[in-house]
Amino acid sequence: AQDCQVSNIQVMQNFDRSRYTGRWYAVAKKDPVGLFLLDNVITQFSVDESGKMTATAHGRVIILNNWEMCANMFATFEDTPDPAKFKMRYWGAASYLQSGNDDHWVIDTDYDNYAIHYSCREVDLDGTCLDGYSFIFSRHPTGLRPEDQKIVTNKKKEICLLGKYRRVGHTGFCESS
Ligand code: DAO
Repeated sequence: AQDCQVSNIQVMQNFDRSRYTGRWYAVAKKDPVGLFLLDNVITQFSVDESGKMTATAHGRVIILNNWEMCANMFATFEDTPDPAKFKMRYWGAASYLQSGNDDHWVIDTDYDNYAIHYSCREVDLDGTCLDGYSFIFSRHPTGLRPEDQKIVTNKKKEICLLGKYRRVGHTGFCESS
């Protein structure tokens, strides 16, 4: 049952941040208003000594209308009562890159192959999401395994974003940075 209410979105049960660490390739993305990361998006999650989750990410961006570059990004995560829901503070290695404070929810993951991320930036008056973004991550640069595609499609439906994603390509554009 999906009523598309942000407050009713089901997230990963018993999320284990330590199993989530390491490299994830973005293979699909639903963009927010004012989209930033275009493609070649790779994130690396870590858990520090105190148990706090952090991440680095890079991806191809176009800034100042026409300047293409790799954005190196950093994020720290604040815990909430739900272990799969975080507040993410993020910023770029350079001051002209985006920075902000977003929700960061883990909708589903098997830790070894796929993960579905969700962030609603603005909830509409009717409780649905007016502006948000979502990444589909894979442990494999080649994409999702066929057996994971079904699960991911069902979850996209549950979070009311089916058909809203685009493919995120990996050409190695950011590999040298
Ligand atoms: O690309 O349009 C966009 C929004 C993404 C902003 C956040 C990027 C930096 C942090 C990434 C960590 C893992 C999602």
